Amino acid sequence: MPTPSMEDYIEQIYNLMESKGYARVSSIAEALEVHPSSVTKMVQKLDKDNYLDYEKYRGFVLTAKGKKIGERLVFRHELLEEFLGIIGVEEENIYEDVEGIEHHLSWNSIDRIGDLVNYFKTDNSRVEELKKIAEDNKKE
Ligand SMILES: [Mn+2]
Repeated sequence: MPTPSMEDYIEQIYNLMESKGYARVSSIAEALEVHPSSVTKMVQKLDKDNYLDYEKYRGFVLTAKGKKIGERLVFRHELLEEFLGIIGVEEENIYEDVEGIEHHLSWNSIDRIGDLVNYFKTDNSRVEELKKIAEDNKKE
């Protein structure tokens, strides 16, 4: 199992691969707001644990194992953003809140949150009902 920090790296690398087709140390450092030397260190660790293949001057690619977990991490992030959006969390808080909680939930909890998101998405009146509760609570 990757640590929370490893998860952040795998998630970012997966996102960069999807959007640009490659991931550079500099763009990972920028995305995670860390020093490039930290990225190099982590990339070496991820290589050792077989999440990616790293060759010093040629860059790196995610292995099948890295891609599989990357996909799940991105799915988890997007699901949690959707969840917070549905329960009425303000847009400006959503990204940071997801970054804060995503590593600390079991996949069991993620799956149940997925059920709840589906519950709300299959009938929009449920979302409206929840909004009403939130508004009533604000008034008090
Ligand atoms: Mn994330």
